Amino acid sequence: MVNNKKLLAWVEEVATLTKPKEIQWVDGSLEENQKLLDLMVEAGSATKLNETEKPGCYLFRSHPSDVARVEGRTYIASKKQEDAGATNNWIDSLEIKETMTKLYNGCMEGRTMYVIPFSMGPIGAPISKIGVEISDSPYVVINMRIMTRMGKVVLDQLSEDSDFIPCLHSIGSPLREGEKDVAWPCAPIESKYITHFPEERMIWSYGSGYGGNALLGKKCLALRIASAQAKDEGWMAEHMLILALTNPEGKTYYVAAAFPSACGKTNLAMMQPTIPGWSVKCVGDDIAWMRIGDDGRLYAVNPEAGFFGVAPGTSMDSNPNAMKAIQKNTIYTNVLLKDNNDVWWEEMGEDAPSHGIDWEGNEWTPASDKKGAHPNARFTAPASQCSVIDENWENPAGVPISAILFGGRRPSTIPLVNEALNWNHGVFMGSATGSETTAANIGAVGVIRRDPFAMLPFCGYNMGDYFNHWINMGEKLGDKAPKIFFVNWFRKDNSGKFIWPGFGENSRVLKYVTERIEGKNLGEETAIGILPKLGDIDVNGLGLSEATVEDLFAIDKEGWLAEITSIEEFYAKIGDRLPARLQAELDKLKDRLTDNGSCGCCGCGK
Ligand code: O2Y
Ligand code: MN
Repeated sequence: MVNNKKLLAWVEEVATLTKPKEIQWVDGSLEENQKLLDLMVEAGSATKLNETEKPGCYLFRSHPSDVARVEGRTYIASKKQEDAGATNNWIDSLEIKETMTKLYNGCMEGRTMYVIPFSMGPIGAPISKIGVEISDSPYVVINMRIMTRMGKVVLDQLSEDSDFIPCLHSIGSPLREGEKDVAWPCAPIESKYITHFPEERMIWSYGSGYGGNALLGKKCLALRIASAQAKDEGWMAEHMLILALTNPEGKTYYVAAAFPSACGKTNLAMMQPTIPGWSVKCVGDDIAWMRIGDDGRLYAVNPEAGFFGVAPGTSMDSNPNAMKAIQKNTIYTNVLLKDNNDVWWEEMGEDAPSHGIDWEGNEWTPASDKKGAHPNARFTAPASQCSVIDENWENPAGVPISAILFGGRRPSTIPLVNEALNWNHGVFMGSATGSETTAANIGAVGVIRRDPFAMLPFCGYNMGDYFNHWINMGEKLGDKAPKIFFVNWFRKDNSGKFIWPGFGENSRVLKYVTERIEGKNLGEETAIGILPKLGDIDVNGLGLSEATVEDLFAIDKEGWLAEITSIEEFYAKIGDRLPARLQAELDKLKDRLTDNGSCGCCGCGK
């Protein structure tokens, strides 16, 4: 029995506006899930995969215009533009409500309206938040069942007067009398809107059925709305993986790491260390909610319950633990269908099949001039299926964070690992995070895009205020604050080859991080931060010459001065809410690099 007054009134209000043919309260049961899957197979929008190879798995193909998050159609709606800030698409709250209300009018005609109660974070945990998504997409329902805790268990948490975050979603494609449905109904790009109302803690999404645009618990709630809420309530909602690293003595360190999209976050979160005796377990691969615990330390919770990972590039080499986790009960979207009803994608580490059906539903052979899978093709899989999921991944108190890593794809200048001199210097590093764009990004390839804290597309309020919130959190944490490091697995040599092997070998850097946490006499202070000395990171067996290792940590003064100019330009865009303390960090870095005409690293006089 639903007795929450706000929920009952909202469901009635939305149904009156959108005019669905029926309303279904989602209970989250196995039977309900199977019924929806069977319906979608029958309707031709899903394909059941080979039960022997991929038990319980299904393939979906989206419309070619609806294949990824649409940043250009993603808005922060607030009363004042300055509260959204220069890095967000701002829209006036009243104006967008008027526009979208017109779009929502009758938009669910001929369709079922699903009411999906969900919890971000373990049910009942102090940091968890309840949302309710109303959607006319059964694909959204089955994905939300994997990505969140949802259904009756969540509804049971709602009393008559308790609050929740309303998330309204429609694919924007009513099915009128006599009309035939299509496999992936959605609206054209110009009427897609993914709108966030951080002041009201509310989300309205229209026109897209894909990923971050439609599964509203993830980027919309757990990052954009939660980041605004976290600032007001004194906690942090971050675009970070969380991993547990255990050393040969059995001591575990929890590390949170922020990387822009397409930097291998899921791979790092589940990595297999190459160094003997060390192990990595995964708490989460994308989002961390962090609060200060009773002991004054920072504790992190993964608000999600599943992985929504990019398939192309995922292989037994790059991420064996993900590969193993997606063999059953997984939803595949936009990958290639093999003739035996199994799936394939580029860089899967398996020979391309001689024939298949590509992500657009066309015949495909290796001679085709198109890719078999879309570059943003996805798997949705339960986190509980990951064999290296950490025993504390659902601990309601979270896990204590010992280190925070920032990173990006940087072919030059930025060293393999660089430790912040102190918290505010670390906040400066996070604010200046940048990454070289790849084919996975929209726009030019090979340019450095500033993506502060990897939150550029996900911060729900003014970026200057967000930087300030980080500084405030550091003040509260004091000497209990995690150490901050900037890592770069992607530095290239003069011939354009990656210097560092990456993947499991990144465990060598993580080992160094734990040794710094333990206060071992490693590293030395330089103009840019604390860098490892030669020998501090074990590179045995990697076949790297001493000169190459030196290259990984070389301070290229010209490169750094260019970096400073680029950060200055970015800071100018943030505007007058940029904290003075970050400008001061930038100025100090410049001084350290230019003082006495020396490089500042070792008194070499260069
Ligand atoms: O393209 C989408 O809709 C999904 S984007 C995404 C999905 C999972 C984890 N991270 C991301 C991201 O863009 O950071
Ligand atoms: Mn992400």
